Amino acid sequence: MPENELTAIADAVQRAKSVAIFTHARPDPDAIGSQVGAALMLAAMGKQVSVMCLPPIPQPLQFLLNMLPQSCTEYTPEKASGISADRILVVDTSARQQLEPASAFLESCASKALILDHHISGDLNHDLIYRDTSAAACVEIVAHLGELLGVALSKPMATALLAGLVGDTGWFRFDSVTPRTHEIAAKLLAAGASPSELWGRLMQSERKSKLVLLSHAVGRINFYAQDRIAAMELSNQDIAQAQAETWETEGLIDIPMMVGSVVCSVFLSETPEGKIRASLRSKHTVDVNEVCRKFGGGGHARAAGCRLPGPLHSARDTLVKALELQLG
Ligand SMILES: [Mn+2]
Repeated sequence: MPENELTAIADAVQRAKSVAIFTHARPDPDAIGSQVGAALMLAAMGKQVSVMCLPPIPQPLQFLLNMLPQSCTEYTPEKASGISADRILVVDTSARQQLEPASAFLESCASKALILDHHISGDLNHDLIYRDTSAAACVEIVAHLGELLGVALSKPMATALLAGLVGDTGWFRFDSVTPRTHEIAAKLLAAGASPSELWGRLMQSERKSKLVLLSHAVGRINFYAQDRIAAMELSNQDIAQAQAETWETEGLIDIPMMVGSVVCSVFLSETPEGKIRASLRSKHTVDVNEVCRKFGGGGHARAAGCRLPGPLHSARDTLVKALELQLG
């Protein structure tokens, strides 16, 4: 991706007086970290910034939003239409499916939309996009944008960006990690971000219900293809029984990956609209982005997602079949 696209976005941001920042639904640390990092940078430049969120927001990420000068706005069509920002900035996604229920609104302001993304594909219309699939996290791009804008990193900015970096790299262990990832981390630490503080906030702040849910989830794992595929499914009833919230399913997908034979892990849950949300992770041999694209989703080679018709077991069977083909 030519760097001048990012320069063009920096120019557009410079000229804007007000910017509204969006990210994908079911936000993760990279999504919120990119949003908060960018919002704090723009605020430091004297811009009027609004941060729009698509709930539910995982409780362990709330502390990042609390660093904003103004609290984030939960998206509704009414609140969005009240925004009169010069520019709309979308971070960590460019896929309409990931932006529901805000995609129609975002399409309606495509002429002022700027996108920063590190995913392979996306279909959201825009004025300018900077897509860098070599970035391990979207916050790498936001950090770069901050440099182009000449913003000095504050501790809150650095903390938000480091949250995204550790979130999307599994604390620097995925094969997406590059020397640049660590160079950016070094700058963030120099600006005051604390890995141990972040570990406590992100990894040791769950509610007891998370552990109850986890114990349910472990009992809901099925193995296929000589134990190379693990599929875990949780119904809304399972989640309710654990007295948990839907955002507390985050991270459960990684559990089957501890098994040596497993090369691909699938996690299936129900959406409020009665569809099945599928998340996929893989080790080295399987391209799960390829599989998810067959169902209108996408992501990265090692982490991707899509939506399928219900019920849970038929969605699972469909995906397992597609994965078996991919595994050969
Ligand atoms: Mn990301």
